[in-house]
Parts: sequence; C-alpha cells; structure tokens
Amino acid sequence: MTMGTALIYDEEMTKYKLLWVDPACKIEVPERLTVSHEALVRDGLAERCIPIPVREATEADILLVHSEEYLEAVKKTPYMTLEDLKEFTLQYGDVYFHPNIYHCAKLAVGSALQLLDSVMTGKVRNGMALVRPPGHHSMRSAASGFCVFNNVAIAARYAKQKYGLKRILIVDWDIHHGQGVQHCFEDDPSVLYFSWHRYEHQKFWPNLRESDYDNVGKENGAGYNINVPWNKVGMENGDYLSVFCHVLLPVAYEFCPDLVLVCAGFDSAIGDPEGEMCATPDIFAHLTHLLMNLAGGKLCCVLEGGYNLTSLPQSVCQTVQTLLGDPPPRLPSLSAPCKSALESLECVRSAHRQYWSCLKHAANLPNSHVSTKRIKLPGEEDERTEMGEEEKSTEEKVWPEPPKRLSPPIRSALVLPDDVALPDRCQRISSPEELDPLTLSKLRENFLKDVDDCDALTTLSSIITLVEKMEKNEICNGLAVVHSVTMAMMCVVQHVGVTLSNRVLVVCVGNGRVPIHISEDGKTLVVQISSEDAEEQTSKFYVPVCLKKGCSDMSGFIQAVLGLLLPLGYEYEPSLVLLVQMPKSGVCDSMWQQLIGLLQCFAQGHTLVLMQENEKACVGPTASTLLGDPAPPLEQLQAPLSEDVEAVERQRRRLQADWKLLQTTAAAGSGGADGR
Ligand code: Q7Y
Ligand code: ZN
Repeated sequence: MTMGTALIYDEEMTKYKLLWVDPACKIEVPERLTVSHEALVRDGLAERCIPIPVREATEADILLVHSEEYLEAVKKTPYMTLEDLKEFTLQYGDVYFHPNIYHCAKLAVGSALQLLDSVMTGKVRNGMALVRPPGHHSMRSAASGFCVFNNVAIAARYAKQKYGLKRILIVDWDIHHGQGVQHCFEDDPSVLYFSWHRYEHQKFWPNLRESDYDNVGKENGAGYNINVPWNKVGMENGDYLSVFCHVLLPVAYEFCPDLVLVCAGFDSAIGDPEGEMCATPDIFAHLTHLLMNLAGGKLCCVLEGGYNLTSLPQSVCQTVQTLLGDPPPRLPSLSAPCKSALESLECVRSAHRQYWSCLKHAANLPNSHVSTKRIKLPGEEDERTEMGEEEKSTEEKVWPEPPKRLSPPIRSALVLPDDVALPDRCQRISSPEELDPLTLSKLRENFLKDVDDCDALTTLSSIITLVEKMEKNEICNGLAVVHSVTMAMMCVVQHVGVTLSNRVLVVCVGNGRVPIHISEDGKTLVVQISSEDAEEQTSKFYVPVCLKKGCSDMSGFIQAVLGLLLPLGYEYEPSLVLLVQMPKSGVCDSMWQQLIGLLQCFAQGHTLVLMQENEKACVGPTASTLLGDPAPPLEQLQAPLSEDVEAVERQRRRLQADWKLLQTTAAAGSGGADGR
C-alpha cells in the first residue's frame, strides 16, 4: 500500500506576468511557482514524489463550469495587443491578462484533472498540483482575483461525471473566499464546500455579503456550504486548529466524502501581504494530515494563492512532506483561540446545527445576537486590526524557518508473541537490548514480583527498548501485543515518567480501570472512551467519555475523538502517545485505524499501541496504519446518539476553563487573559 504522492508542475505556467502597473495585482508573480518548486527539489521532496505531466484542459472540461461566451472571450486574449488586454481586463476585478495566460489557465485546469485522474485510478494515493493562475475566484462568466478558470470546481464536476462520485469535500484554506466555488455548488448537496477567509465584517475583498457564516447553501444544498469568516487579522495556529476540530472535521466525517479536494492557498500563512495572518508554515502539515484519512486517503491539493515568497515555499514543503506520509512536526506553544475566532466559531456552529447531527448541541444563537455582523461599538478596541496604514506596510513579520523533518530510519517496530507473524515492512523487536540493571530490577520488582515469568520480563524489556528508541528518534512508532495491556501500560508510563521530563497522552479505548495514578503534575493525560460512567472523576488530567453503546458506536466515537481528544492533544503537546485497546473494547477495525491515523499528528508520530494477545487479527490493520497507509473510510455514519453528543459536550464544558482549545463559544470570561 502507501501508493505514493503525485507532484504536478510545469515551468510553462511561470510564463505570464503583469505587463503594466497595477498595485492590486503586482503580488501575483511567476516566482511564486519557481520558488515553491525549487524548495521541493532542495528539500529532497520532489524526488520522493511521482511526477505526473500536465495537460491542456479541453473545451469540454472548461465548459463543465464556465459559459461558452466567457470561454470564447478568453480564447481571444492570446491575439490581443497590450491595449486590448488592458481593456479586456478592466471588465473584471483584481485580475490581469497576458497573451500566454489562456494557455497557462488551460494547463492549470489540466493539472488539476491529471492529479484527479492519477488519484482516482489508483496510480497514486494523493498529490499536489503547483499551478498558476489560481482558480477559486473565477465565476461561470468572469475572471476575478487573479483567477481565470476555476480549477478545483472543474475538477469536482469532472470527478462526479467521470467517476460517478457521490460526495466530494472541498476544503478551501486559502485566506480569500472562493466565491466562484461557492456559487458553483451552492444548491448541490453532493459537494460540501468549506472555506475560511479574512472578512473583517465585509470590509475585506471581495466584500461580499454572501461570504458570511449564515450563507449555508440553497435548496437541496442547504448545509453544504460552510463559511468561516475571520473578522480580525493575526489569526494563529490555535485559531485554525480549533475550527478544524470543532467544525470542519466533525462535519467532514459525518459527510463521509469519496474524495477531498483542497483549494490550497498559502496566503493564510504568516507574512503574507494579503492575509496578514500569523499561522506558521508548519500548520499546513497538520491541516493536511487531518484530512489524509478521509475518503480512503484520496486527497488532491491544488495551489491557489500565497504571495510571501518565503512562507509560500515553506508551506508548500510542509504540505507535500505530509502527503508523502511523514508525521507532522510538533507545534509548540499553541495559543488559545482568540475572542474573535471564537465568535466566528460559535456563529458557524449555530448556523449549521440544524443540518449536521454532530452540531446538534452547539450553542443556539438567537438571531439578534449575530456577533460577526455586529457593528463595532464606539470606544471598543480592535487591537488586531487597528494599526496605522504605514505601520502595516512596513512591519515585516519574522518567523523561524521550520526545522527539517527528519524521519527515523525505522517507521514501525513490533513486539509480538512468537506465534504472531510479522506484517510486511515492519521490524520485530525480539531480543531487547541490554537494559541497565537498575531498570531491569525495577521492572522485576514493580511488575513481576509474584510471577516468575521470564517471557513477561522479555516482553516488558522489549517495550522499554522500543520506547527508548522512539525517544532517540530511531523508531517512529510501535505496537506491542501483550498478555496484559494494563500491566504494559503501567510499565511504560512509569518508565517514561522516571527517565524523561516528558508528557504522555494515554488514550484508552474500552472499559476497565486505568491503572495509572492520575496526578496533577501533568505527566500524563488520560482520555478514556468507554461505556462506563466515570464522570464523577474531576481531574483535569483524566477525561472519561461515556458512550451509550461504548466503542462499537462509530458516530459517537469519532465525535469524541474530533471534538475532545484532538484539541486536548494539541494543547497538551505530548512527547509520546500511548494508545491502549482495552480487552473486549468492541471498537471495529476501521474506527481503530482512523484513530491511529489521527493520533499520529501528535509527538512527531511517536505512538505506541498496546493490544491484548487475543486480538491478533487486528495486528495487520494496526501495523498498516502505523506505517502510514490510509485508514479505510468509515461507511456513512448514522447520526450520533443525542446522549453521546451531549456527553461530549458535557466534558467539553467541564474542561474548557483548563483546556482552551476546547472552547467553542466566546461567552464572557472565556476570552484569553491576554486580551486576544
Ligand atoms: C486574490 C487572491 C486570490 C485593493 C486590494 C484588493 C485583491 C487582490 C485579489 C486577491 N486595495 N486586493 O489572492 S487567491
Ligand atoms: Zn487567496
């Protein structure tokens, strides 16, 4: 499996540029593509990808979205004089034409379609197309915002037509609203369009009323258009992640797409002159990773914007390296979502609660309290936007270059009983390396006092060896199949706690007492999903989620993972994830694999899975996901039980004062103390 990542790029798409003076368009330069591609080559990422040639889109392709009149008009541009081109340009907003742009626009559409075909025919798992011109602003009969043809919208229509896809998710993480995509699919329930965008209460381009959160789609498509307006600049990693955890991912898993397309604009990264946001390039590793197990891994990223020639290539590299299967980097010191982001989040969740069962228990905002539309009160500060114009243009943002993401030489190592066959591509740890005598005697004393069992000692020592190699980054992740998961869990937690000043995120799936001392020193954070009510426990570091039907209920389970476990994990920032399948947990393979896939966003992918030895059948699927294969898609889920959504909400409310990424409303007092 694993299948590879396509990279689509052709220098030809650098061969058009602005030929006159226009301050609005001067940032859209050919170097956007060359620096991005050069960075991929320099970092050794291009050579790990499968190169796919571009092609020109056919007229039939273009007509899937655009009108004949518009196509005929654009078709004439290669023969126009400079004066004609200028005049032709004038009828549209914030775009320019050039004698070669029609050719490039056909290649940009064709690149998206080549990528789509490669993914749909199984030639590759996923991929990225580096294209110019971008596409998401162009309308049926109009160019707009540097865009000529709507690359991604055409790809979605093409995918429906050629491959009969029933559900396509489009994630638009560009900082502008892709109004062209929205318009194309607003009454179409088979295409779910999600976009976040700088909005500033409609003061930001393209200044459309229909970019606000209350534009949820029309007719049959109601609920299938999700707009998240950013009403302030300076949004950070925590703001982006909280929208993923509390809106996009829950809805996306409920939607269950056959394919995910990304309008991958990087003007949402720090340093971009258009976006003016503060999310760092490594956030795109996480955004990518979080989408990579939807749709059986079928993920196509198509470049849109991105105008800072430093943060753009860094962000492209983060995206492609993640598509290739390398675990995302750590995101140190995530900040809590700011008040303005929480207001947007609250509004979006409220606007969509009638369409998505995962949002059924979201706060219900009365129509009179629509905070993103509220007019600023006199004297109210607006600290993120009210900089003088001069200050804005001269203040250059600086951020550290993302460190190289070094993959350990071994991806997955297994500690298995002798009678369990080793899955392909994994390494077995059978004879543990000499542990130091102190560790050994502690193991004996703590765990094996009354068992004179040298097999058990070998197993525990092997697990310790595995953990130590993960710590030294010699092994990425591992799986241990053991006689007693509870004993192994205790052993790992004790060992890690003794030898490192580290944090362990323990995720327990299934019923049973967790034999870990929950202390308030924060060395471990335990999240347990079960059918046992343990809600009287009130520690910040023990999070029991009780589902009515336990872990066999996929809808409740995935919502607990997305809405609680992910934000907690991001804020806790563990150095190791310990995932424990309790005996008779009832979790099915595909859910278990989704969980493993998602958890690899933490601790640079350092996950240790513990399973009971009577669960041998699950070894293959577990190893496959640890190796980076896509988890199989969950079949389209039933609506989660109302009790379960409520149980998740209850934990969220209990913990949100301590864990800020759990917040979903901007209620008084929940804004950060720093005034953000
Ligand atoms: C489009 C874009 C596509 C007016 C500034 C207007 C608009 C630029 C369009 C941006 N003073 N700028 O980046 S991804
Ligand atoms: Zn943009």
